[in-house]
Amino acid sequence: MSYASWAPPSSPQQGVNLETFILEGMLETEGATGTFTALLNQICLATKLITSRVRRAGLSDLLGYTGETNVQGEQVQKLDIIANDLLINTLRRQGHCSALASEELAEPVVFPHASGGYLVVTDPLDGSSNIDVDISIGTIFGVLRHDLKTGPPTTQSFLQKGRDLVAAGYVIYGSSTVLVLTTGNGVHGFTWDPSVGEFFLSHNNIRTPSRGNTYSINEGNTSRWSPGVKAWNEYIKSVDPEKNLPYGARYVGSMVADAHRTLLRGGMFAYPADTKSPGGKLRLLYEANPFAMIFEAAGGKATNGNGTNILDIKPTELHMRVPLVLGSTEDVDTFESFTKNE
Ligand code: P6P
Repeated sequence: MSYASWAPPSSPQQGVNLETFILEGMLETEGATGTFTALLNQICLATKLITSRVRRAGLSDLLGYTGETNVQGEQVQKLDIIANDLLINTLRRQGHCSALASEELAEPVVFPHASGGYLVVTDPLDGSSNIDVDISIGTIFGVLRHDLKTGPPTTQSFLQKGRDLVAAGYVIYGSSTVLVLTTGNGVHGFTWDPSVGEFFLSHNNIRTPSRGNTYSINEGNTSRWSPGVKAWNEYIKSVDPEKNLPYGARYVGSMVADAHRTLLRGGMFAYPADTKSPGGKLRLLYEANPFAMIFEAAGGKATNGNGTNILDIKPTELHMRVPLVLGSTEDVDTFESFTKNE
């Protein structure tokens, strides 16, 4: 087969690295200040440092558990702590971030000398139970505003709706390392080039298809689901060629991996409430909200399965959990047609 017809893409944005993309305002960030731009680049620096640890964890005794349990009651992996500390130590500098709330910490870390009115929420290493078996994991982050004239940030300062996020993103440490970022107007992906030590634009203006052909949910929880989720699960596996059913099942058990696939290809991912996790398992501030902002900016959707948009949910506490269904608008609507009135 001849490849004469194929030539390397020559787009004006080819070879644009992440820092340039942000500095040149290609993120279409209204009212972006130098502080905001510098903060995004700081977050990206932290993810570069995390990438370097994740990629060689098996060679530097960074695999396995620390023996401790975090505020979530989960066993802490060594890389959880390393990722958390890298984000704190990076964001502590330059004064752009006033405080950071992390899945790994009971309370936020406040940076008292900061002059930048921004807060960062993060799951430093999501899916970390998969680290030792080399399955994709990721870092999730969101940026909120804080008016320092009202005083230093407190836990209450973080309890803002997802609608108030000014930026959201994640890094997936998969077959390649990809950072996906939005400030609400477009979603863009940047692939890590280890030979250069930079993220380069690889997915310009990601759009989620209005419908996909895969569903992603932990079917091991079937006996714990509500009747509506059970009915949806039977529907999505039924045979109906006219409706392009059944869908294919895909479940990695790492939210960043399942959500990234869904963002690019469509379909849906759900972690609904069940008898074991009556409020859902995933955390609102630093898992559901950043992804909800990303999916909405890419033309997708994220709700709690009962008709409430994730971005409209008012947090009541820092580590609040929510039921979550996200993905293609049509697929999320199909899920909710079975669950909305429960
Ligand atoms: P389960 C990982 O621990 C995580 O928080 C998400 O990344 C993932 O989607 C979910 O939990 C998996 O949970 O109960 O299916 O193992």
